[in-house]
Amino acid sequence: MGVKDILKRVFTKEKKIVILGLDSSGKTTLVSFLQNGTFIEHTPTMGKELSTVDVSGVRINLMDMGGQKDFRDLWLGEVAHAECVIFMIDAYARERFNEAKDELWKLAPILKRTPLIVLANKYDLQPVAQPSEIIAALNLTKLPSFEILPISCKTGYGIVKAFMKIYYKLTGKPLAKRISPKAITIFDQGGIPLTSSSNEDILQGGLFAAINSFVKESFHSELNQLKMSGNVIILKRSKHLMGSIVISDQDNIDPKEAEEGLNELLCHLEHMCPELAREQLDTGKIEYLVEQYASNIL
Ligand SMILES: Nc1nc2c(ncn2[C@@H]2O[C@H](COP(=O)(O)OP(=O)(O)O)[C@@H](O)[C@H]2O)c(=O)[nH]1
Ligand SMILES: [Mg+2]
Repeated sequence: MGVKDILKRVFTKEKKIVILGLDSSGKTTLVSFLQNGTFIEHTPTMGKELSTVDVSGVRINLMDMGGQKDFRDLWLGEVAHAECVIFMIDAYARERFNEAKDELWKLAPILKRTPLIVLANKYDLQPVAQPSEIIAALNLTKLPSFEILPISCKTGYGIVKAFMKIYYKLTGKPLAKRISPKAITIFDQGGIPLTSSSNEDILQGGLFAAINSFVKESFHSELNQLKMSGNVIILKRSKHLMGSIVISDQDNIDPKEAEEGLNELLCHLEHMCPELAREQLDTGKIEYLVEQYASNIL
């Protein structure tokens, strides 16, 4: 499963989700990442503290806190009916941790009966606060229960994983058997691997790309799935790149899901690397982006 699908799996239509946090913590960006599968820069909407959006049929209420506004009368009722409280914090903005703590603690009466999930955002920036630092700064251990999950709404780091944990916290059941792909490799259009190939599975991906090029040249047709020595190798092309994903034959995963995830990764890379259109290739950047996004696949 990919980023665009995760909300639908975790929440049903009837279940209310409320995401709160200081302005600029990344709430709107998270929603847009879930909608588009990638990061879209947008100008923060000033003075619009409350908004409701629909993502894959799931309704999300977003709420900006702080700035002396007291929302309690306005929204406490809404929040009280939520299945869980998602509190977002900019893990890079240490100077606002105190303010974030004050706002979070206004929710303390609700948190006695509603689980709290803290999303520590902006993990693509350095030096970002580690979860232990945020736990201390927000005094989280004094609350009845909490879960803190690091994410980045820019690179996609940890997003699917965070929602799978939220599901587990809410239901006590794991969302799905989660199997990590044995290898994800990105190639240029000619089949040259761009991400490092340190183990044989990745080389198999490379071999597959070579076979694929051969098939394309000889038969003018596209090969997109291959079974080889206990592995399924899936290949997908985007405008300027190719990607392959290797999964074990025994893992019992629907290759369609893996393909969907791979497709989202390629779209994200194309979107984050506009230089590809100018035939410029920054291998280090692609490697970093793949590493950050990889856990969202499957
Ligand atoms: N580097 C980085 N910037 C982010 C991230 N998430 C959001 N931003 C940026 O932070 C700013 C505020 O984000 P926004 O979604 O408007 O915050 P909101 O006020 O909580 O809705 C925007 O400029 C975003 O592009 C992230 O994970 N990493
Ligand atoms: Mg916003």
